[in-house]
Amino acid sequence: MQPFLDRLEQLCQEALQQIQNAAEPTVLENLRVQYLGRKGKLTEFTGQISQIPQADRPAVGEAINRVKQRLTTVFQEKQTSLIPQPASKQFAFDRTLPGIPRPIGHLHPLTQVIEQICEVFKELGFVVVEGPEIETDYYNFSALNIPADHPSRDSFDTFYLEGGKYLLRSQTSTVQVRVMEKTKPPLAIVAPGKVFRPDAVDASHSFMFHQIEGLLVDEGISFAHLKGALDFFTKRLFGSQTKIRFRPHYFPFTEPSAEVDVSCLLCQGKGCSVCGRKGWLEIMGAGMVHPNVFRAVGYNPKKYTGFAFGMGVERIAMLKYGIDDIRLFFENDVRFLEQF
Ligand code: 2U9
Repeated sequence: MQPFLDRLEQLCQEALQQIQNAAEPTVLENLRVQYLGRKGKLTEFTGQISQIPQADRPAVGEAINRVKQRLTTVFQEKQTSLIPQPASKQFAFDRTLPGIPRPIGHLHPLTQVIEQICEVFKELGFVVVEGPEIETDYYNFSALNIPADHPSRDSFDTFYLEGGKYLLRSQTSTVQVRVMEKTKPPLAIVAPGKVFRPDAVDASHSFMFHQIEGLLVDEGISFAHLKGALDFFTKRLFGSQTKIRFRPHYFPFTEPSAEVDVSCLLCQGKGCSVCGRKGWLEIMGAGMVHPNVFRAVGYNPKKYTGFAFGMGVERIAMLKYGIDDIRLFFENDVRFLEQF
């Protein structure tokens, strides 16, 4: 019996050696068939059991089964190790998986409204101009017919820099003054941008907000042109059913001046809580450019006339989208911003 068991052990060692050397799955499979297959070497051994004395057969049978089991396990382990693995698990990439959707951003609601407003005036031939937020007293006040001791400075009085040499502009009309200094009429411009005022922050006030101011200058411009332009603008922005009305007002830089109302966007003029039962919402100020403003920039007020208007972008956006607190625009809360 011992020679038989020795040959069995030799076969097992030979098989283990060859399995270890196998570098490819096909080689390994051939070895498996050679040793464990139906007509393989171990089956051959089983066939020779009849040559063993009867009493030794169970022990020999057991030895053959042990070798069979050991080789089967080693074959399986080697098979797994030969399956190609990615260079590193970290870079494993399955191109059939669906992609990870990235959140897509968009323009801030105020920027959207600024663009909408400018687009309407561009249709009328206006050019969009921007200018500095840090200004001098001259452009912010004096050139706009607001002399040093004028009471209307109080409501505009703003943030001063370098001991009063510069200030943060309180309206974007500074831009129009700068354009007029360099350009002869006719001109039609709108100036969007940030402005700064000494207002305490609450639901409807902010020390910084956005304005769009417009200016058109030519020979023979009248209040009728102003009305026509603003009627076109409000119908484009709020809908063709929108009505406008002008109420007399005072601004130092325009004469005559008016506050402009639109029929309430919610109740169409019937009266509701948004318009305070009045049926009208104030949306902007306007007027004919004061002759002193023309004099300051070297235009002849006898030859040229012009109209100007100004609006707060936050107020327009709040009315358009039903927003009840101006602070929401500046808190950068995406739950608010992603709604627009
Ligand atoms: C020049 C001359 C005059 C622009 C104008 C208004 C009336 C006006 C306010 C609306 C709400 C500012 O944001 S707000 O507080 N603006 O009422 N603005 S006329 O007048 C000009 C502009 C440029 C050279």
